[in-house]
Amino acid sequence: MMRFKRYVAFAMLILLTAGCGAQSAAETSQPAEVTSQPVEATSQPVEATSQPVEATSQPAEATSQPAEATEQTTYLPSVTRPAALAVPPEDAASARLKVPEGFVVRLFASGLKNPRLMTVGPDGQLYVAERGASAVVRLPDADGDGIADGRQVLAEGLQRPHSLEWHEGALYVAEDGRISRLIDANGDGDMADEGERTTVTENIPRGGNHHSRTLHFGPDGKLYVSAGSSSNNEVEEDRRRATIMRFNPDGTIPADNPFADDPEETRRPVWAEGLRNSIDFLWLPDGRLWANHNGSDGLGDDIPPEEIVIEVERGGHYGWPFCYTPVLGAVPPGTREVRDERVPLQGLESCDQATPALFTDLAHQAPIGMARYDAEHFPPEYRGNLFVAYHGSWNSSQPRDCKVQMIVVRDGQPVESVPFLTGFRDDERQNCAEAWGRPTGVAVGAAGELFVADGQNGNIYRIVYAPGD
Ligand SMILES: [Ca+2]
Ligand SMILES: [Ca+2]
Ligand SMILES: [Ca+2]
Repeated sequence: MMRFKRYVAFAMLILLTAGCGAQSAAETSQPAEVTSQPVEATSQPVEATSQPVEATSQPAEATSQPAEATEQTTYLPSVTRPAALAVPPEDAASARLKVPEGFVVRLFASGLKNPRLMTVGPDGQLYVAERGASAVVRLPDADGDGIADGRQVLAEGLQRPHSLEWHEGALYVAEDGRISRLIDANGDGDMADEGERTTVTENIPRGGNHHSRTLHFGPDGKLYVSAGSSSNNEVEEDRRRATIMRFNPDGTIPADNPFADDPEETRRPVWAEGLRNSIDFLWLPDGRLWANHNGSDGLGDDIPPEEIVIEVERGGHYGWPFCYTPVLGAVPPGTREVRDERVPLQGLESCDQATPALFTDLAHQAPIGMARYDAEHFPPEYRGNLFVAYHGSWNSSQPRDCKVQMIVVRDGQPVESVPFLTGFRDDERQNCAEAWGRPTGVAVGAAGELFVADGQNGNIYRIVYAPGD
């Protein structure tokens, strides 16, 4: 009898303990949400870097929570307010670069070799195509202090890697003449071992004056790749040039591509053409595809206006090298493209068959990377806007600035162009090739911060909204 009583008492103790545990776990879950972004950022890179660290970090987190949890759950029901993001001390970037009131810019990483486009992985960390190092790298911020903890090389020896994106557990990289698919098959943290890189397709142009290649997966699960022209304003023999192409994720050509059965084999992967160099493109939540464009040279300082937002549709022709959008800024409906008289029409009967851009900006600004702000961290008026890296001009008598420009989007249409990150040049006469820096890639981070890659000085900047800082 005594033994039985003792057993029951012991069982009840276990139940009580378990109950307490469950309760405190429930209590801790909500405050954890408040700071969910830094916490996520902490745990994930550690997981990949080294497992022992992960093992020690978790108990520490678990023990720290209950103390704060009880109070916060009781007195702070507002758990949806985004957490403030870390602002590192003033540095070389904050000393010279300018952002709008309320924002701060700091160095996130430096010492990279010509970083180009970037992406955020399923782990919430930043991945960069480091073209000058022929590498793709990860820049984790495990401790959430707003500065990358280091540069993890995932793969080297790539062919001028320019952009990258995750799709179904693999990292796809757009190289010059090739799309690669990278995985970490042996789980050692890189993607550089035997069998970890496979070639998806080599059915994209290689070399030429414009050798950057950009890939993104569409909402239809297809792989879209842009490739620029080989010339300034000549008709291309290789029909894959000056286009956005579309492939299946395995590199084959989808049967519903607009030119899938074209007698000219190089035209079969093409989704849209007449795009001299659409270095970046993105989809809106409603499925529309927006691409930027680098216009022709040699028509003077102001012609053609740089086509910053082109709404690309299946099988569309967007004018180059024959036609361009003549309007500066928001392009009114009904606008027609006009002739670049240097190039005789071929394939098009008139510029009426070319679709004009939705929005243009001053000529020769050379848009590169582009991101749509789809996070919550910036104030509401920034949401849905585009951030575009302008590389600046080399051929304009009044040099165009290198900067990150914000294209304001209202009611689903781009309406205004506003500088967002400036200060790369010493003065207005300086050519961007000689400037302190020159932006290339733009990406929205997992916590809503904006990352900007600088291909000229090898920096990655991190911009957060921190009024009062
Ligand atoms: Ca850090
Ligand atoms: Ca590996
Ligand atoms: Ca055009």
